[in-house]
Amino acid sequence: MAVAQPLEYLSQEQIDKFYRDGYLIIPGFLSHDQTNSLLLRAKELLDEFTPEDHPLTKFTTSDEDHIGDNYFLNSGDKIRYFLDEDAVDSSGKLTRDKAKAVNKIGHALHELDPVYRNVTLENDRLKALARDLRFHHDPVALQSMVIFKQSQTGGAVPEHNDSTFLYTSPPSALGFWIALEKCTPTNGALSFLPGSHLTTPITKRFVRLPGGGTGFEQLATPPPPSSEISEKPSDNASEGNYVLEVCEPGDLVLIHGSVLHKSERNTSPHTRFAYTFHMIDSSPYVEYDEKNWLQPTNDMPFSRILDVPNLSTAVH
Ligand SMILES: O=C(O)CCC(=O)C(=O)O
Repeated sequence: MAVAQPLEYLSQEQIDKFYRDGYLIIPGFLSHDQTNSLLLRAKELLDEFTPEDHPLTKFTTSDEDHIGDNYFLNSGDKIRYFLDEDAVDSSGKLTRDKAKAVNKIGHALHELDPVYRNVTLENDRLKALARDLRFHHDPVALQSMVIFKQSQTGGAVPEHNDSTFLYTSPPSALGFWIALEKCTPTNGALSFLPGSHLTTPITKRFVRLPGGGTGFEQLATPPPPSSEISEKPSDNASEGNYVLEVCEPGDLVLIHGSVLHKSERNTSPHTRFAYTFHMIDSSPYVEYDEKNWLQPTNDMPFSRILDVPNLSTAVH
């Protein structure tokens, strides 16, 4: 009989809450100094952005308008800049200062940038959390982004779940979203539909299209939603009601790949910068296929988070 390992970082109450609600806020996951160095580095990366040699790629999560050009498709092992939809005019010129035009930077900060790598792949607290949560047999980090919700102009992120975009069979995406600045009701704090990971199946997946670009593919038989725990969502979340979660710099939000979440436009005078990365299960029980836009390369395979004995390390 397997012997339960003692918890290293999370409490049992936190673990139960995560599996019940589909997300969990962990206050103060990063120290003041760690958070400040990520924020500083994000601002340096904005300074280093050179719009002159950028294809002015726009990023959107709406169904109709995914721009899957090569700049995006080849960004899995690079640090690249994606712009707000309205930051470029019809002649391809920026409509505002370059630092205010960037929506996100991705997708290999956790591999290539030492400051971001330090809190992702070299973070003992994160490893302890992954062991405690037991969400994956063999967790691997596959992408990372800094998300800039710019003051006044930062756009909304519509309702979605992450397993649609980082699809595995069965679904196994897990998001780690870290506030680098205070998140408030007016600057675009995240909101969640608690318990939706237990009731909302993944019905489509974001894929590379055979003819080029990206799109959504309907799943013929949507896999059943996760059923790790059959308890009801927390009392504060009646069915169908989104819960807005304000948070402080350094707080981590753990996001189950099937939970519905979104964020509103930033209407405030304050920026809302965040760092996010995702893990999937790379164990033999889970398949990651070539239809996904993001593919591991020989030079940059998905990075294992834990030393897991007796499991194949192959990412399918
Ligand atoms: O940062 C945001 O506003 C949205 C983030 C999000 O939805 C995600 O990382 O899945």
